[in-house]
Amino acid sequence: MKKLKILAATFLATLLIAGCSQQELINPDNETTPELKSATVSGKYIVVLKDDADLVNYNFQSRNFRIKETAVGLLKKYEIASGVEEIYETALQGFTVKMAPGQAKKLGADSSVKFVEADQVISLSPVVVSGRSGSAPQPIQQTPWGVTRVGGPGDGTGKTAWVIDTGIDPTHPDLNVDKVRSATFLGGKSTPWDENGHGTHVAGTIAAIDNEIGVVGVAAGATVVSVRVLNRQGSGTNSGVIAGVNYVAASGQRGDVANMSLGGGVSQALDDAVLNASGKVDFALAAGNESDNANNHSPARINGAHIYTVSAMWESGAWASFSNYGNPPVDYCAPGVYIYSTYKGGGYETLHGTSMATPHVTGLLLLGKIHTDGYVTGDPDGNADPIAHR
Ligand SMILES: [Ca+2]
Ligand SMILES: [Ca+2]
Repeated sequence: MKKLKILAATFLATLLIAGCSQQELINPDNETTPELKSATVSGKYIVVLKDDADLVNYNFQSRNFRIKETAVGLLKKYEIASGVEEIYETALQGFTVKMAPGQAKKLGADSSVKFVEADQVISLSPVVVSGRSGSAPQPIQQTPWGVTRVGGPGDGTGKTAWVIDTGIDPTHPDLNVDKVRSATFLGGKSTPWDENGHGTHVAGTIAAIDNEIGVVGVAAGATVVSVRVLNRQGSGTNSGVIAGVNYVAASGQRGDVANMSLGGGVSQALDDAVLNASGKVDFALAAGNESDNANNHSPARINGAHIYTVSAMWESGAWASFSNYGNPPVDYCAPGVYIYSTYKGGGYETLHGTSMATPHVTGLLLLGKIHTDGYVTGDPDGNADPIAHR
């Protein structure tokens, strides 16, 4: 089983990480990268309200209350029986609700509503897994090639990265996880902790501790906060991801960086949320792994003064063929093939993807202004991306 496929089910597409042997991983460029199908989430809609400029003058609770009041009023007006689900009061002004398509159309025409969008499935940029998870005893520390290539490691002590992903292993001995601010947006009995491995891997590239064990991150020892929006299979919904972005906008501060190594189809609501939240913290976004123009994918396609979209390359400096492309929105290329980092269960893994490139840029942003060092070779858009460097 060499290919990774995304199966779009009625309600949720599930990303399957196929069990690949080491031999099959010799050349990730030969991997057939899956086409990302953006399935809608049955019956659920994101309602974005027209901006109430006055709202910024209120505290979190008052903003939340006012949006909820507006939402409940709208549902009553259009006789929509189901209750309000997520409330967005910071990165967006809006809410989510389950309703019939006809009701969504009527609601979208209301004078207080900017637009209504069907909720969609979103997945982590697909990755190929090699090596093994779990690690006892802990291996002697090594510096991954990507960290060296971008000019790291630097001292990230006291800096904060918000990892919007599958969660983070809270007890990994090579990570400094803020368990208090970590949060889950998956609902039910979910916790902020990683059941997949992807988010813990991203966290390690950003900020693994400079000690005796494991690896060292670009901004070594920085605090990582889990903002869990993707499940064990690596999938979630735009409504949940926006809830995570909204949380970062409400909780973060300038100097912090948010990492989004995930993507899906185009979503105006998600784009708007990230753009607004970037007024508070910097965002590093994966270009995506569909060998496609990044302008076809949210949040990768967003441009802004505090938004950085990242493509991926090999250690040789050659373009990773799975990487999405296009300038704009791509700002930098970074290491994304054979990236060794922390993994769930206190372990370490080698993964490929723009998911792995993005946290190098997040680490650099934590350390300060990004510089560049040369250009990737073989960039398919003919406009070679500069390689991010400290
Ligand atoms: Ca370490
Ligand atoms: Ca380019």
